Amino acid sequence: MVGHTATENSLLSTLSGAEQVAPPVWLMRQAGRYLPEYRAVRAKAGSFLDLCFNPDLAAEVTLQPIRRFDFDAAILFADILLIPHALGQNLSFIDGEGPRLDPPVAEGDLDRFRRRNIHQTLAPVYETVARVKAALPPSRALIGFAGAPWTVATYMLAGGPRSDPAALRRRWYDDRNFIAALIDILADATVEYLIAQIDAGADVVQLFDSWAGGLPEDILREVSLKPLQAIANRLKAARPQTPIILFPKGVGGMAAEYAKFASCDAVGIDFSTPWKSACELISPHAVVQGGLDPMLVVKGGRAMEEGALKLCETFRGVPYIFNLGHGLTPETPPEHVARLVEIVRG
Ligand code: 1CP
Repeated sequence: MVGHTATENSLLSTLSGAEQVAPPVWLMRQAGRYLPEYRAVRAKAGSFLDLCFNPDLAAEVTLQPIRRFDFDAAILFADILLIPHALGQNLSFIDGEGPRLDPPVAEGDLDRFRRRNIHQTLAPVYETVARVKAALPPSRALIGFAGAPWTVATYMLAGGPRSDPAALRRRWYDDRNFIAALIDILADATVEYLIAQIDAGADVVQLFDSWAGGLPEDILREVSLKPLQAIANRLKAARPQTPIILFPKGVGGMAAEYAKFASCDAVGIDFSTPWKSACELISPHAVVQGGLDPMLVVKGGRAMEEGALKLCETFRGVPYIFNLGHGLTPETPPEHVARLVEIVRG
């Protein structure tokens, strides 16, 4: 076991395979609407996209949860849908409705997407990374991220908050060459985008496959496992020092398949994954991250505290990163988050 020292980076030590006295802790969606200081900056920024592309304000909201809760890691404030935007699909966020990508992607768009230089649009994001990195103490890690190609493609195909899962599967059976070509384009863009984040100062990168769940195994392998393995392999070849976390939400026992990639350092588990079997099946191959139901943090009190302690207990003896099984939601009381961090560290 490795003890905490003031300058040691607990998240990076854990990702290198060292168990900590208390696991490092950060929470998905730790920046966002549940924090009054976020809402204040968001109101000043104008639209959500204006906030993502304003390095001063985006760095500020990235750092807010670190100041308030002293998490072990900051996660870049941006969105998975900045990639389709950078490829040239028109993106807007309508309050109360979620994202709109207008018009939905069509076969005729792909050549134009392939020729596009994404860095022109995404340069402000790299600037945000550099500013956050400069502001963080060495004991705190900076996580860069991108959406996995399948999850991003679901929004591009639907033209907005993602379409019904059965329609997406039918689309795959009807039109798999088109979807596979779109996924290839997204994989290339994602590798470039994450390398640029690493070069700007990201210590770790996470890929969110939020809509990997509920797919038949054959489709899951084609649209999620294969592209994520290819992306992770290319990132490892290009930037071998940077740990990679995969979050294939909703895939149940298949999570262990992602953990087996030589290029995968950690796998995030969602709130429906059984903890003990995750520990047995994933921990031999990769560090496990997450698992707590975000609704327990909305609830707070004894239920949250007992859940958090049980989760830590389950992973005692192996390297583990404390996190939720999906993002914090806007109705979460910030005091509950503070208490959660105290319990995990206590
Ligand atoms: O009004 C607002 O302030 C917008 C709300 C919001 C926020 C705070 C959106 C719109 N995106 C974000 C930031 C964000 N998104 C982060 C920042 C860092 C942090 O975690 O603190 C990250 C990592 C994301 C990733 C993201 N965006 C995912 C993957 C993770 C997940 O939640 O599954 C997905 C699916 C999105 C799409 C998205 N962005 C925003 C909305 C409303 C949606 C749609 C969600 C849906 O379809 O349910």
